Amino acid sequence: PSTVYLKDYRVPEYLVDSTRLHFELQPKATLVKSQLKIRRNPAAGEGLPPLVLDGVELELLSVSIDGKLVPASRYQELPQGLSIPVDAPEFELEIHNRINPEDNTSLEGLYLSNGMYCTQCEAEGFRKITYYPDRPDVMSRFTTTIVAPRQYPVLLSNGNETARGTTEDGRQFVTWEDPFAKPSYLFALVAGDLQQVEDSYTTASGREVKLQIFTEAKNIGKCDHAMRSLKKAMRWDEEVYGREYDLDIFMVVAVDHFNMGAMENKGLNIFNSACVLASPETATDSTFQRIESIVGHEYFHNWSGNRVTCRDWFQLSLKEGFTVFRDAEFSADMNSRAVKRIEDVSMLRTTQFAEDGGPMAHPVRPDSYMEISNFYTLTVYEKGAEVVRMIHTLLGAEGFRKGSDLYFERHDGCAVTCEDFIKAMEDANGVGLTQFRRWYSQAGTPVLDVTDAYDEATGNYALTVKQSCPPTPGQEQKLPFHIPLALGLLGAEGTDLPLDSAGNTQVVLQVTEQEQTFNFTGLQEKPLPSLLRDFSAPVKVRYGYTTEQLLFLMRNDSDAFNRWDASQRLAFMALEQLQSDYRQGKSLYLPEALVAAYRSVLQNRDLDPALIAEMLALPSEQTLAEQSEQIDAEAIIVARKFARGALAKALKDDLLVCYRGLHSDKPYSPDAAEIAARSLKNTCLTYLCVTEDTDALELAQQQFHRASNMTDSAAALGALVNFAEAADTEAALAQFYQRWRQDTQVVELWFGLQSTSARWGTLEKVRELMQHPAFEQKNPNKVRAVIGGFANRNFTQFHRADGSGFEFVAEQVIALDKLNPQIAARLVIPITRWKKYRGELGEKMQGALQAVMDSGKLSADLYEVVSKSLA
Ligand code: DPP
Ligand code: ZN
Repeated sequence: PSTVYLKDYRVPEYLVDSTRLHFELQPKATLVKSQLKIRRNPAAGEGLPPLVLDGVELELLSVSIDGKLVPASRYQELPQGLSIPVDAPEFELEIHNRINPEDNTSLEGLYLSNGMYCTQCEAEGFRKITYYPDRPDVMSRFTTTIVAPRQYPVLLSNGNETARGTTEDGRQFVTWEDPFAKPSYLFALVAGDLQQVEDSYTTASGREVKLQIFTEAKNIGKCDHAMRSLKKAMRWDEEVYGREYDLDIFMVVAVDHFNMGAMENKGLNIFNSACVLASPETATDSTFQRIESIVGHEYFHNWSGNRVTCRDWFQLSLKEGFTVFRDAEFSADMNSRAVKRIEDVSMLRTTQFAEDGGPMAHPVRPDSYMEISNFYTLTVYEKGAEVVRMIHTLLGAEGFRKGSDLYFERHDGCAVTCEDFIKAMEDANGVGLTQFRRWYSQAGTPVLDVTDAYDEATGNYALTVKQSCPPTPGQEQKLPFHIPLALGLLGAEGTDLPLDSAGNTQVVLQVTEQEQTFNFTGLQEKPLPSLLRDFSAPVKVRYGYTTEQLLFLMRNDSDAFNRWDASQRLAFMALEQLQSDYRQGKSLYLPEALVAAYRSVLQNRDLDPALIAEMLALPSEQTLAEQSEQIDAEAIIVARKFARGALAKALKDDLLVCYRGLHSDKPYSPDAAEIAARSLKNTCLTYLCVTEDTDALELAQQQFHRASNMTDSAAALGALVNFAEAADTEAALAQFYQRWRQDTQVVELWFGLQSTSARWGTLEKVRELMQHPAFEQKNPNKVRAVIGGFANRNFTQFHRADGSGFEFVAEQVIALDKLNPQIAARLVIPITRWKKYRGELGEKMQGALQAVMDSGKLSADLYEVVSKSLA
């Protein structure tokens, strides 16, 4: 595969003013006719070069220009497209081709999912439907006609329905017209035997929009939450960004086979069933929240992505980073802001930091790629969102809104760059963000080393910040970043000290140099700094906090995020010590101070229960691995298991009291307060079961049998699967499966609970799960639940010392690559970071990765990840 570079970007040679598509659907032989009004792009230069179209795995039937058939000798079929000579600056091109949706297991282009036709075109899937300039800066007005047999009563595409009827041979057809010009990646088509729920929304300016969610009949009762979320999102975007919806209809379709979470096709969002369908009996609180945020995310793309799109795929974060920031703020407004922030940062630190420190590290705006699908990453999405958040922090809410207004106004209907986004922010606010731009071009996680000094005589407190950023592939040296460092200073009483004459207790320091000292004057005592409040930048902060200072912050910090962060730092210090003691063969013990701190958190009645639950959670093994210089998997597993066990034992009585206090028989509601209560209750239950005491496991059994909602039921089952005797686990799993076997989403959860269990998800069990009748290798959700769960979320079993976990993943990756390259390239990631492992385990991992490389011809997707990771 070849590498594409940002620096090679050229404007398109030809533009497409209109696109008329005609589909005659058949499982193995769908006929596609496309009529394109093509025009030489005046910005591209002189002359009439050949028209080069993208096309992959297409059967070409005919090419006509201005109604005349072009003989095959005139055009050239390329390995990935078609080259047609051109002799006029404007012409109409008509192409007929055939495709095979049934055998399309890559889930890109047009494919079948449980007998329903659907499409996925981002990033480069449209070229698997027909020949086209398949790039986001070619925007065209689409008209789509779908012809299908009667078994497919619902025929959908983008825009508004403009015609329907029956063909002479008794098939039916529907025509859709999208009034907004769009790139091919936003095209969508759906055909199936679907049911729908319908609602409507009146926009701020009084227009009525029809809202529809389509799904298979059996899931029709699982659409309400998504519909409510959609209406909330529409309102929120009007209130916070002044953005209204622009078509008369907004449709969402649930699909079982889907590579990603969802897709923002204009007016016709297609969702992975797992990210849209929910009912209290079948979905957990976190699923409810995930649905709300993804429905929001895809809806928000209508402006940040569709009305204003990306010029090229290097700019992906232009729409994704911005839209993730938008959906995070939406979720924060709908739920507990602090908890949402903690969840996001926790995920970022564990997974994005690992990516940024690994072989695939890349800037938020990458410079090159082999396969763009590999760049739908945590860096582009989550770090990209942090970059947008920093702009928000630097400009303030009002300044940011001025910037986004200008951005949408300037670029509506255009395909633009990250540079255009920053420029709009600058121009609207009259500020310069020159140095800030490095966040888009430099990879790696910056580190801030903070030291301080207090001068009693003058009352001056000096905070010195040194920044650095480790080398990443292709970037040995980094220039200093512009980092907003939000902080407060705590006095001995635990309150925030005023930092200026106006009495502000929080400042955002502008860290721009390699080393900088900030002075605070007029302080009566040496303060304790609360650094990087609310995680104001995606960096690591090192400051020599003592245990006492962290305990103090845990109790007193006015910034909820930093209270949590102090608990994490404290736990991390203890876990580091345990790892080191283990390596030296010392006996392990947990400091009394830590136990006391956890106890007081647990007993605190003023804190949000969800925050307490977050504070009680020890950093995951994956987080500990990311924070290690060199990963010692065994020491991490032993240390964490020990700490968890010791805490559970010491806190048992408090956990029981807390658990009982939170147990309620109220009917389920996915609102913030109820979710918080369940979260803490189930955290307590899990800790209690860690003891493996009979009374604790009895509680889990009771909860499992009595639960009226999936959150409680799954939490109890999870506790059993991790801590109960094999026979009891077996029985609970079987009972659960019997009850829910018809429900795809619950079965996925059932798979996941087993594959991620340190006890139950052994390699042998995971292989058994793959033989289960409900497992389906061609369904990404099932693969993610079973194989992905084992590789990404079962640290203990995946890291078995004999390396068999790695070999298993390698074997699955090789098999999956033949069916679905995108999924294979994701699944291989857990075995790519071998350089970070101590000793033999690293070698075993490298061996497994090499086996993938040596297994034969790899897809471009997989080849890129594997070759870069072996280098
Ligand atoms: N699944 C992707 C997203 O919405 C496609 N753009 O982020
Ligand atoms: Zn997105």
